[in-house]
Amino acid sequence: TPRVFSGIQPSGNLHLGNYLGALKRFVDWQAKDVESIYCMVDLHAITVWQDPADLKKSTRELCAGFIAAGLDPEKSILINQSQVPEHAQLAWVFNCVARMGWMQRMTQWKDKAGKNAQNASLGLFAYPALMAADILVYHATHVPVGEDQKQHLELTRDIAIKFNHDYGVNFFPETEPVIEGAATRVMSLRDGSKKMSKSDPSDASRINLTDDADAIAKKIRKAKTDPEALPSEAKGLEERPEARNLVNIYAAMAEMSVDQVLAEVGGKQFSEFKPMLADLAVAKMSPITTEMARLMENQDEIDKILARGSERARAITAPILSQTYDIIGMVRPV
Ligand code: AQP
Repeated sequence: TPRVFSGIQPSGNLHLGNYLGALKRFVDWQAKDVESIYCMVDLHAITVWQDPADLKKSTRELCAGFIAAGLDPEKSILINQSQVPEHAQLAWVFNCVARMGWMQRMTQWKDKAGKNAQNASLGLFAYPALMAADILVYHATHVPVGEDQKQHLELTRDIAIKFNHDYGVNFFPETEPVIEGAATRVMSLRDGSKKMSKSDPSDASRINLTDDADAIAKKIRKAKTDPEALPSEAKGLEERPEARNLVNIYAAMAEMSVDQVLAEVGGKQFSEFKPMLADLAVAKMSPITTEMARLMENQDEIDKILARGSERARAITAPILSQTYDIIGMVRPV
């Protein structure tokens, strides 16, 4: 059976991009007959500074968001990365497999480190090797992610291939990225050329899973658009990034194709379309927001879910790490 793995960083508020590009897809995968592991990747989060109290809160909130969106901790294994030490242990091995040149080509590294790379953490540079370890320590076959993670998944394959080649084994699988749906790259509501992101200083650029109905409606009303009416075919959105973004969001939330949406709303002005989108967004997000807040009232329960999931995960990761160590020539305890 396929084994699905994915993760989200507890580095701030979950937003609509994380939801449509990742979390909602996890829930879709859960409905299939697969084994799945979903991870709060706190070790990734600390590649940039995190206030300790905020990191704890964000980790619990992320777990609450996973469950509120429909992940069932009995069906899917929900884990906290730092509670499954094999992730970091395998990452060290992969640090010794991956090449500096490979890492230097990563666009996320270039974007995040920017011109000040000398001051970036070593962890930020090594981030994709840890991500490869997250996936391969489960021998995961499918990884649902947003489009921005495509390059890191290609690197994951390169690491698996090089490891297998260097040690003459066929041990790590070549993982399939699963980048699907109408909203694999949700853009900022203020700038159609930037992706919606946790770290954008403008809160109006994103819809947070913790926003209430008024905030959601207001952000959509103020979203940047152009003065034209909506086209009746997807082709008409090509040169209109902001319009395309709102239509993609609508399509993903309504579980329709872009063409189906445009068949309904083609010819309408944004003054008419935006309230439709706001209503849909509120209808889809509000139940999640409410449930998240309810779950956050019982933090012990969340901590228990993460502890239990992490324990279950170790039944998979410990043998894979042990076999890896054996392959590379580490003496194993008897
Ligand atoms: N805008 C997006 N559209 C679609 N999918 C997205 N993802 C993130 N942003 C979008 C997907 O969400 C999953 C978790 O991503 P992450 O925790 O690595 O978050 P991130 O990419 O770091 O998110 P941000 O918001 O962009 O954070 P910053 O600002 O810190 O970089 C992944 O599957 C990702 O593809």
